[in-house]
Amino acid sequence: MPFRKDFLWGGAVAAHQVEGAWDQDGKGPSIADVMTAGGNGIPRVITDGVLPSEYYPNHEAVDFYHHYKEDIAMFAEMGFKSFRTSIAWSRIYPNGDDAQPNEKGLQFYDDLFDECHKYNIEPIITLQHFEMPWHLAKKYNGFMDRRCIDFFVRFAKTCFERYHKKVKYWMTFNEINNQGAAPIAHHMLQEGAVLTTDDNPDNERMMYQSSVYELVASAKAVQIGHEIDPNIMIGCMIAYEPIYAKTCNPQDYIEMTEANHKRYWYMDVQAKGILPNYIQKYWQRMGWDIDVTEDDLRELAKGKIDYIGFSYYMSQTTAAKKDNPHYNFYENKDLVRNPYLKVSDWGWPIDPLGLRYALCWMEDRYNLPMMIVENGLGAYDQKEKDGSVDDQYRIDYLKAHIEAMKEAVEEDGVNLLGYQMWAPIDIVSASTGEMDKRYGFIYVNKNNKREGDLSRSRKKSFYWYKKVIASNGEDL
Ligand code: BGP
Repeated sequence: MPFRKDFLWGGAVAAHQVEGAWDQDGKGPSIADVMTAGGNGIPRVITDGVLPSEYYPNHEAVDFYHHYKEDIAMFAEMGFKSFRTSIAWSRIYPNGDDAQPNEKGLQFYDDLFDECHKYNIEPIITLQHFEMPWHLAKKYNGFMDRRCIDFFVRFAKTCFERYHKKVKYWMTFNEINNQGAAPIAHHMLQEGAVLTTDDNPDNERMMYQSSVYELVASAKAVQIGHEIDPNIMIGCMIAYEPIYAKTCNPQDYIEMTEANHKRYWYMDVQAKGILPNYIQKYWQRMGWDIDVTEDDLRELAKGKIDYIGFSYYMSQTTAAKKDNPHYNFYENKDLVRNPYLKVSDWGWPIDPLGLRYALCWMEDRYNLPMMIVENGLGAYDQKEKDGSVDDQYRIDYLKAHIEAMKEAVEEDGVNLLGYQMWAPIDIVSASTGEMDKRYGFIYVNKNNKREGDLSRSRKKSFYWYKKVIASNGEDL
C-alpha cells in the first residue's frame, strides 16, 4: 500500500470563497468583499466599498457560515480525514489594527473545528488566503507597508494561542509566490486595482518589496507558533507549476532556470531560511533598493517551515527569447504552449505527470514532508432534470493526478502527508469571482446571476471520492 495509514485525504476551500456573512457577528470587510466579479475576460476590480447593485460574489458566497454543519457532515460521509480552510483575518481583527480580537469571530472557528473533530476530521488551516482587512489595504496599502508585518503576526499569535490544541497543521500565506498572477491578493490593494497585471512599470519592484514583508511576517509567525506549541506543524503554501524547457537547446534551460528562480525563491526562503543570491543579484541588476534589514534576515533564518504545502493545477513551458535578456515571469510573457498537453475550459494545461515531477523536484531540493493542499478541475457542470451531475471529466482529472502522486510515493519514495482536493464543494472562483466555474463533489444551487437557493446535492464524483478514500487510494 503506497499511502501511509494516516494519509490525510480531504478537500480544501478558503474563507472568503465559501463563508459569506461578510458583515455578521462583528466581521469587518476584507479586500475580497469589495471586489467585483469578473469572468469572460473581465478582470475583478477593487471598488471604493460602496456596494453597487451588481453582483458581489464573496459577500454571500455559498453561506458556509450558516451551512457548515451540513457541509462537514457531507465531507464526513465521503470519509474525509482532513479539511483545509482559512481563517478570515477580518472576522478576528475587523480592521486589522484593532487592539482586541472579535470574540464572536473566534467562537465561529472554535465551533467549526469542534464540528470537524466530531467526525475525526483534522482541520488544516491557512492564516491568510488572498484577503486582508480592507482597512489595512486603505490605510497602509497592505503589505507595501512594513507595519503590516506586526498586524499579521498578532493575528497569527491570537489564532495559534486559541486553536493550537484543535489544529495541528497550519500554513501562513496562501500561494505566497502567486504575486505576479494575482497581485491584488497580495500587494496591489489600491482602489481600482485589477486582478491581472497592468502596465505600471513599478509593479514588479512593488511585488518583491511586499513579498519580503510577507516572508518576514511568515517567519515571525512560524517562530511564535512553535513557541506556543512545539507540536504543531507550520508549512509554506506555494503555487507550484513545473516549468519545462521547450526544447533541449541549452538556452531554453537557462530560461527555465531563471523562471524557476523568479517563481520559487519564496520556497528557498521559507524552507532554507536564506535570501538566495540569485534573487538579490536580480534586484541589483534591475536597480531596485528592496528594503531588507539584518534583523529581517535573522528572522528569515529562524522561521523555517516544517513542511511544504503546495497547490498543483498545471505546468508551464518556457523558451529562450531573442529580444529580452531577462525572463520576466511577472508579466507571464515568455510562456509557450506545450503541444503535449490539453487545456481546461479556462486554458489551464492539464498535466498529471507534472505532479510526480513536482513532488520529486521538491523532495530533491528540500527533503521535507509535503502536502498537496490544492488540486482540482474547474468546469461548467450540467445539472440534469433528476438533479444528478455526471462529472466524469472531473473524476478522470483527479484519478490521473492521484495515480501520478501514487507513483511518486511508491516509486520515488517522497514523503507525502496528504492530499486536499480543491474544492470539495462548489464555491466562488478566486480568479473570476463567479459561481459557474465549479470544482466540487457537492453541487451548490447558485449561479453567476445569483439565482438559486444554495441547496447542496451530490455529484457523481462524490461517490467516486468516497471509494478512493475508503480504499486509501487503491480503488481509483
Ligand atoms: C488557487 C487559489 C484558490 C483557488 C484555486 C482555483 O490559486 O489558492 O483560492 O481559487 O486557485 O482558482 P480559481 O478559483 O480561479 O479557478
